[in-house]
Amino acid sequence: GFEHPASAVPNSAARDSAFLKACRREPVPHTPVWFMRQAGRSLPEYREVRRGTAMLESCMMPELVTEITLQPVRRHGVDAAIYFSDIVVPLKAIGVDLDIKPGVGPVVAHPIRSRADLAQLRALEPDDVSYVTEAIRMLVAELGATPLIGFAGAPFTLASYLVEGGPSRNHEHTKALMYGDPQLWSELLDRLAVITSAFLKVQIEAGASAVQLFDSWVGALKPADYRERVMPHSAKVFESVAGYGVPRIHFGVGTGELLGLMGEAGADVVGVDWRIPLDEAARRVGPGRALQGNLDPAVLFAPREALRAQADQVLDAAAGLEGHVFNLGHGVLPDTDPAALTALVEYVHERTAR
Ligand code: 1CP
Repeated sequence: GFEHPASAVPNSAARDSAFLKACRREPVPHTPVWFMRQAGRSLPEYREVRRGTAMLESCMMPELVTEITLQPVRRHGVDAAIYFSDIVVPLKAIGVDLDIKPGVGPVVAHPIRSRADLAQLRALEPDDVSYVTEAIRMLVAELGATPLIGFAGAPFTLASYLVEGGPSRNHEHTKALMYGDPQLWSELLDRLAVITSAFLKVQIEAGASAVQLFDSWVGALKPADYRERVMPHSAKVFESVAGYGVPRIHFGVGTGELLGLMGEAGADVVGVDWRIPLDEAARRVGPGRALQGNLDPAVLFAPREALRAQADQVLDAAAGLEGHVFNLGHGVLPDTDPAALTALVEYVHERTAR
């Protein structure tokens, strides 16, 4: 059960880190940097330790998870670690028949299209993911003053994988269900919100210092549909972890028109992709929230001088913000040169040192 009071959350060593200060919109010694998908992907040391172990299997091995999560912290000197896992792990943990296919992504054996299919989604108990608790405890001990970010998929993005049966460009089955059977849609997202809330609580109780809700594909929706059919469910997730006092980050891709609502859903920090400058994003989100972002991940393939010029644009647009966490506008691309990431961390730290 979740018997620990919020004050027992064992993350006090990271309290004064630049990352948590920026999330709380307090003055920082330098702009903190981390990268979505910093673990795995581009690192040779990641490919080495992952060899011969399937993705989902590796997520259930606490020592391996700990090593992979620490790799980018050691190599790049980023200001936060992100727990190595995947958004479908809690679904797998409650018995949904799914796999992560290399080069494809999550694939679901029996897509959810009818009321009867909802039976696949029972509540998540902490014991279903005891390997997560174990890995996070190990990680927090190893990380010391570096904060650990926990994460989960948001109800809409999880629903997209479950309804489509796998990655989708247009989300057509998902939208067909959303418009065609609003009642079933609402029940589906409600169940996913309960699972996601439980999964985030497990991570916070084990010592995560912040959480990010990935609604990666929600930019496929127009604002009215987001407000009525998705936002109430994401808001329940944020509300369910509000009492812990850890920063809650909310991120999606192509969400320029949704940023205000994504803040209203209950985030402390709103993640922004590269399509909208941070000063404009701040106007849309409004006061009282920090922003995270938003360098185009493809810029890491450009020569160093161009990379620095693009980082300058991000930092200049962020100059008037109350709280800024430097990040990419989406995840690190698999063929990224790790040295470019290290150089970028150094550059942002140097340029923003106060
Ligand atoms: O830093 C990190 O890499 C942490 C680990 C991490 C995270 C944060 C992984 C490992 N997955 C995720 C989150 C995740 N998974 C998201 C949200 C973030 C984002 O938008 O990038 C999403 C949408 C997924 C779903 C997913 N899992 C995809 C995308 C498929 C699609 O729809 O286009 C893929 C390819 C995966 C598999 C996966 N997850 C993680 C890794 C290292 C891999 C590759 C596994 C392999 O190659 O075997």
